[in-house]
Amino acid sequence: MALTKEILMEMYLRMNHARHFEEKVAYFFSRGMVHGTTHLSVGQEASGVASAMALDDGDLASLTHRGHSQAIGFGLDINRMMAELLGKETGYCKGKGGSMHIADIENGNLGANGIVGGGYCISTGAALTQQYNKTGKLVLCFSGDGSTNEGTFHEAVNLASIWKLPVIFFIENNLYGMSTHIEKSMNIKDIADRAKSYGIPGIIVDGNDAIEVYETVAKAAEGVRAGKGPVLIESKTYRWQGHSKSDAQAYRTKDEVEEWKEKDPIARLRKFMIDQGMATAEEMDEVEKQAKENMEKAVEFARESPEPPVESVTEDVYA
Ligand SMILES: Cc1ncc(C[n+]2csc(CCOP(=O)(O)OP(=O)(O)O)c2C)c(N)n1
Ligand SMILES: [Mg+2]
Repeated sequence: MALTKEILMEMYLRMNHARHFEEKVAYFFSRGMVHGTTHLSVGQEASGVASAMALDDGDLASLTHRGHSQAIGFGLDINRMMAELLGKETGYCKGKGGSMHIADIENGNLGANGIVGGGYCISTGAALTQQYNKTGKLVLCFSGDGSTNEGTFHEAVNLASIWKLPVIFFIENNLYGMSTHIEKSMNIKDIADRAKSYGIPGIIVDGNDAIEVYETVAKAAEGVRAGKGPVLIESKTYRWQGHSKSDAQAYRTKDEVEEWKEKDPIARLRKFMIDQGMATAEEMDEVEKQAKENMEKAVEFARESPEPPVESVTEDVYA
């Protein structure tokens, strides 16, 4: 899929949606209106949004615990996402799942996942289904750097490789797994190197460059669809916020965070569009305004939606 102005403007809108969505979630969390915990992907919007947008209709994806940008990139409805976070009946899981369980199975969104590394097995299984049923569709498996130290990563990537399953393992390397820097948890610099062990391509992308992310995933998808087997893409990025809503961030310096804020993926896409003459500053302003308005509407939708009825408490859950 060639990168047209239309796609880029939609990408810019979704990246802005992701940023505003999480600003709202952080605010609601601080007011005690979002329960459990939540993991923000501020700073990772290009990585999550552009990769998911490079998929074709009917492709599938599994998301991580840090999945808001990924979900919005995949095209999920921000109204229903906001309702889910606020525990409302109109949410994706009728308000019972929250941030780490946003899922839309009928439309190929296999869900966010509170189990680190859980998506590898789900995606590999779903990819086997695509191959068996000859659907021509593929699965984008989102995961984090820390998860590549889990057994599920090695087992799933190996199986996907030998069976040439249509899956892209998209690893968002934001340098940390909770408070642990990757230098302390693995003896290699690039996670892409791990692909070699399984005989599949390992590609590194600048995860803060939406264009590079999109083009790399779209190109990898061609080979995967043609039956050449899985690809691992390492997206180098950074989360601006703490790991979750309870993180004093004693493990990193303010300077490091500031350095990465300079690499803001949203500002970068805006600059690219204007510098390339693909859009005017006014057009970009208009998208930003639209994104803010859409988010206010999403909040209104969620706040006005009903609570799930008490009688439904045991519906749709396993016991
Ligand atoms: C199987 C499992 N082990 C541990 C945890 C606790 N935990 C939640 S997030 C996280 C760090 C994951 O790091 P990474 O994969 O790099 O993703 P990031 O949070 O950086 O996006 C851990 C250890 C968990 N949820 N599941
Ligand atoms: Mg990480």
